[in-house]
Amino acid sequence: MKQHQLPKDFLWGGAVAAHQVEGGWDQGGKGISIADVLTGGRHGVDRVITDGIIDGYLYPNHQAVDFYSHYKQDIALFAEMGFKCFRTSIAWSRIFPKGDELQPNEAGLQFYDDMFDELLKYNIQPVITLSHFEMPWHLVTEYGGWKNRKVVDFFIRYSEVVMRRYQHKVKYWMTFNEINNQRNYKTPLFGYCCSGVIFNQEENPEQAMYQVLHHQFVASAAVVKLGHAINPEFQIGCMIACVPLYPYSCNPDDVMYAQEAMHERFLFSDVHMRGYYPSYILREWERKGFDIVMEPQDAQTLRDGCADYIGLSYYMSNAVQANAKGTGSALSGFEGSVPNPYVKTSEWGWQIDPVGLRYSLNILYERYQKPLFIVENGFGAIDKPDASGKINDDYRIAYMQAHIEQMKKAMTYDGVEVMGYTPWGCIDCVSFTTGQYSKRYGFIYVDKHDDNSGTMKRSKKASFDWFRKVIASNGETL
Ligand code: BGP
Repeated sequence: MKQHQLPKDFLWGGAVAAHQVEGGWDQGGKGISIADVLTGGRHGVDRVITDGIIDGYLYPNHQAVDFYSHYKQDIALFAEMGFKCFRTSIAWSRIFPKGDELQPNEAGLQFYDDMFDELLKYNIQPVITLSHFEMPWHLVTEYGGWKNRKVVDFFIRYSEVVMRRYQHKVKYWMTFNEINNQRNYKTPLFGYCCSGVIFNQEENPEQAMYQVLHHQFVASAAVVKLGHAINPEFQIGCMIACVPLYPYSCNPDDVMYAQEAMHERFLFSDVHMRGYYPSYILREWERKGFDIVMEPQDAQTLRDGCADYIGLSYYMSNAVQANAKGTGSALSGFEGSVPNPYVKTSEWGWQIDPVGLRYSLNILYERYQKPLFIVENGFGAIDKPDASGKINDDYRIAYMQAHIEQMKKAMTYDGVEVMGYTPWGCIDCVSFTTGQYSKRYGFIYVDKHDDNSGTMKRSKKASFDWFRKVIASNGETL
């Protein structure tokens, strides 16, 4: 590899999650998942989780973009773009409809077998997230979600089944999507979908959140160990939402506050990559009088199950100000975050900062010296077709150009090891935070709308051809 070039085996591709694309929520023996009881929202974050399925509500995930029946057509389009890999998740409730059964659902397993075969037909490597903001609804209603230790065993059983079944088809895995979003436990959407727990109803919500996390850390580590035993070639990563927190100013208080605030991000990668709880969190628990219940073997499980790489999503950075702490100012869920005057903001208030990607890659690589995989990045926008019906999404191209440029700098100039780049929502899908179709990310447009109208027809946006050229040139032509 010449110094300025990306490695030949760089994994270009795209990313989605089962519940945001598949639809087919009650087909092939699938059980109800937490995502299936999540109604659509309006412009903003106000999605509602109901106790059951109520007539008259729109549950966008029930249909999503019907990848369940369109996957062959969609994968052919991914192949046309030259994808080397495709990141999606397995819907746990397709495999174990209720989550606590002893035997898996064969029809669900077969669906992923067929989908993976279709990918492999084009030499596209599946990159699989085991848990992407969903779990069987039965585990929520009957067990109380991840607060219950039994869910650890159910998750290990599910993971073992799929890792064995697909051991010759899937090499790249990730355990929990954006596990650090659990930290946004005050936002019911994130708290509930990540864990199945309504933290606001807990006596001590923050302690409950750490208890949930402990269970997920243990489950993740156990699955990493198990996966390596099933196939030593497996690459099993963790996955964090990387929103770097900058000090708002060079006031030492801001600098110190930003460093402390970054623990919110690092805690997750620290435990996954080092296999033990860092001292800053142990001190914090002690200060707050938290009692996190752990079993005697847990420490060893964490040590034995360090992840192979860090998968990260990167959409934005935030700035934090020590003085704003406690004022209620919170962008992206972090107390003390304030608008950064040097960056622009998307329509949804996400602060666009390509340099922040290079910065993030560097801080993570310096900390662990382990490969990184950018498994989400992209620009959510309301796409409007021109007179000929074409979407000229130059704004999306500009966003990705700038981010890929910074990724390349991190790799070729700084020497950071990045395995691949899979932009989020490579095909339009249901937006997680808003529950809308209209917040789109895709290279491929899907004719489906917030009022539930649309034909599901797929068409290529301008970015489709642009990304095809990026991949063909291995990132030389941006
Ligand atoms: C990440 C999630 C994805 C995805 C993305 C974009 O947090 O892992 O599931 O949806 O963000 O967010 P949104 O769809 O809300 O714009």
